[in-house]
Amino acid sequence: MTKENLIFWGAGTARTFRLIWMAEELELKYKLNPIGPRTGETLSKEYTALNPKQKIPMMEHGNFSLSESVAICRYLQNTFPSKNIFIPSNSQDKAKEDEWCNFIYGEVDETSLYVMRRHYDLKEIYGEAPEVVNSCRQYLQRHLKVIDKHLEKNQTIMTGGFGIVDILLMSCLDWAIFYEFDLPKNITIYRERISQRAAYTKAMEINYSS
Ligand SMILES: N[C@@H](CCC(=O)N[C@@H](CS)C(=O)NCC(=O)O)C(=O)O
Repeated sequence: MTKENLIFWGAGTARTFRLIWMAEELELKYKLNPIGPRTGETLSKEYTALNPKQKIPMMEHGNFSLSESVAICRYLQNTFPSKNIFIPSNSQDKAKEDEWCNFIYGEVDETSLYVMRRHYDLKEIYGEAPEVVNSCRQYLQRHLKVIDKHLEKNQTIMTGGFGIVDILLMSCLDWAIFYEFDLPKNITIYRERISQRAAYTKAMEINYSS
């Protein structure tokens, strides 16, 4: 398969940002169909045939299709290896990368930020629940401390270099800032440094202006 037949579906959210940023780091060509959540676009017959979950993001590569932001980023990094993205080569590094991906996706994204989104931004659909939102806020603060401690001595999450974990984490940190979290010191320094990457800036423009 070539690089040229990549198609991405979805723009405008932290989840869609991840694969766009990964693709920009890997210097890939792709076609972006910038459909949004809850615009009705994910519910069309055509899109539902592609992704029965009716969610974004979604990727097509030739005849192969894939949903889930983390799975898509992983597919891209493994299919189009590049010096710009660290790829673990031994079982311990692979396991550490998995540990971080699961932690950030499971605890920071889904259990904290997305639950806040459901019961605050999307309260008309999922119900208003200020106590839930508040407890998610405290829960995330606890996890941010763990990440902050790790970043005391590390420039990137994996000691081998910048990669998928940093992309996931940065997408969540930007989301947390949008929700008015005060990020701890080491995370703030890390975020300022990583956001200088040209691919980050380009992906921001593409994801949020499409
Ligand atoms: N676990 C999925 C989450 C996908 C997801 O929930 N996407 C949201 C936008 S960020 C969506 O499509 N929402 C539309 C809906 O729920 O109807 C991933 O990481 O890709």
